Amino acid sequence: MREILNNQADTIAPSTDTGNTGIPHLKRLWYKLNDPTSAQNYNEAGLDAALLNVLGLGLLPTYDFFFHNQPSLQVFEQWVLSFYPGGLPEERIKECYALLEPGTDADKSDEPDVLSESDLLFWKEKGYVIVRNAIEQQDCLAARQAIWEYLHKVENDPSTWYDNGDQLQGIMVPLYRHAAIDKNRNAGRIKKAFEQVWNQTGLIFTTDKCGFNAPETAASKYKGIGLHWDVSLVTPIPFGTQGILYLTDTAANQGALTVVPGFHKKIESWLQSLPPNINPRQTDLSIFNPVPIAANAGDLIIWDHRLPHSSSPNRANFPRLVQYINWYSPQQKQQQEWI
Ligand SMILES: O=C(O)CCC(=O)C(=O)O
Repeated sequence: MREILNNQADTIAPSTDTGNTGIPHLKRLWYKLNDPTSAQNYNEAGLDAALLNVLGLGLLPTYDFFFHNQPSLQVFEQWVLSFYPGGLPEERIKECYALLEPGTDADKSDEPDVLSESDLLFWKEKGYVIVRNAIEQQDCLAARQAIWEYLHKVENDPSTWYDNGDQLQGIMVPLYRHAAIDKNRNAGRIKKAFEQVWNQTGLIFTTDKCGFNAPETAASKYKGIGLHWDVSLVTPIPFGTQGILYLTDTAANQGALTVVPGFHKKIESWLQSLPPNINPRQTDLSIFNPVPIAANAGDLIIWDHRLPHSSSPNRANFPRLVQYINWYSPQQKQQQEWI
């Protein structure tokens, strides 16, 4: 078990102190959220994030709640438990404990393989793969409805698709928890596909946002960002994935996810070849032939996080609705420094 658990030198609660919830590490996290500066000394950002993901709280919503409310421990614990009106399942607590034991194979999918040999070869070569029919159409429909309702927009009324005082952040929809959205995150085929590309089990999912990218109009231009990475470019860049579940059929010109295929294989030599005064994030990545990926509602695209990627302007006539889903190994090391 991690040394931190019973380290007497710690002035904050050990991870084993389960407070009033029975959840390990939560009380310790509360201490650290109260003192973010000294929290850096513990070097546990990955574990903290994993705990929030396993509990289905998500990082941003938790930090948001914390910094707006400065909750006492009791209020924080109540807030966490409020996500479990029927009580916190024993299984969830076990998964939290598993995070403290590197190498524990939390629970693995019992699905048959989802990706074929040729899918896996494609993945290796291009750094992305389309998982066809990752979820059922009825689950797609339920998630779409959740997003339309959340944004107070109406599918067949384009006048509602644009700024109507909605909660959109660019093209991001801060809808993290909803029965339909949770169900997709947990879909067996999705978990299995991630296990196949990671070539390991014991993965956990992120509790991430949804997306809504409406067709451009003269008055409403694309609100996404350009090609980028969401990982530090300090080398060596540890393996990692990102994923997007299309909830609408998405043509290449309909705001599709765009990636630079194969870039995972050359990113490190490319970075080394840059003059020291050049910021890789400010270079023109469009010269590397990015490709928009068309796919159907219910298809999931997984990409290697070393690929430059972005959404794209929607030049079709119907919005692109998506859910961002990733599964990852909580034991995966991350570079501490961000460049
Ligand atoms: O929405 C997309 O197609 C891409 C999203 C993206 O850039 C990201 O998840 O970092």
